[in-house]
Amino acid sequence: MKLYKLSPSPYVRKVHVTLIETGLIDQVELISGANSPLDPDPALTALNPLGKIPALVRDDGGTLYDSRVICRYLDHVAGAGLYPETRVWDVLTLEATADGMLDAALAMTYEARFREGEKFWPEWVEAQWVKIARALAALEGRWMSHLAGPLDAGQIAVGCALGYLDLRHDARGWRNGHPSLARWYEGFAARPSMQETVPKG
Ligand SMILES: N[C@@H](CCC(=O)N[C@@H](CS)C(=O)NCC(=O)O)C(=O)O
Repeated sequence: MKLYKLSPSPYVRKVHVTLIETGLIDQVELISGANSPLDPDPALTALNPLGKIPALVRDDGGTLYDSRVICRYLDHVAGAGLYPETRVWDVLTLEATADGMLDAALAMTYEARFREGEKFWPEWVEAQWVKIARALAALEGRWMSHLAGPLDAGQIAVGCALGYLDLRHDARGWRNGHPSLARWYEGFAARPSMQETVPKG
C-alpha cells in the first residue's frame, strides 16, 4: 500500500497513528509531497479528485480517501477492533466530532494563510473557534468515560485533533476549562504511536 501524506496534516496523522496501532506500518510506503488548495499536486488529484491528503493506494490499485475511510479500512485489514461492533455508533460519532474540530481548526489556519489583508474575516474565524469550543465542552462533559476506555478510532481522532490545536492554535489555550480532557490528552499523547508522529512545523 502507498499513503500520500504531508507532514503536519492532522488527518494524515490519524492514519499514521492507526497504521502504528494496527501493526500495519511496515506494509505501507509513505509518499511525501507538497499540497495546497490553490495549487494541488496533479499526482494527488489523479488519485483523489478533491486534491486532499491523506489518500491510500491499496495493493489492488484502488485508492481510498478520506481519513475516516482509510482508518476504517486499515482496522478491517488488521482486524484490530478499533471500531468495535458493540459501540460502533459512539466511536463514529466521536471520530466525527474530532474531525469536525479539525475542519474548523484547518479553516482558521487557511483563513490566515490564504486570505491575508482585507480578505481576512475575523468574525468567521471566531465562528470556527466557537464550534471547537462547543466540541471541547462536549468532550469534557459527555465523553470522558468513553475516552478512558479501551483504545478505539474515536480516541485516535480526538488525540490528533488536540495535537493540532497545540500546533496551530496554541494561543487559544484549549486546556483552560477542560481539566479532565487535558489530563486524558497528557496520557494519550505519551503513546508511542503519538510520540512517533508528533507534527513538525
Ligand atoms: N475530510 C478529509 C480532510 C482532508 C484535508 O482537508 N486535508 C488537507 C490537509 S490537512 C488538504 O489536503 N487540503 C487541501 C485542500 O483542501 O485542497 C479527511 O479526513 O481526510
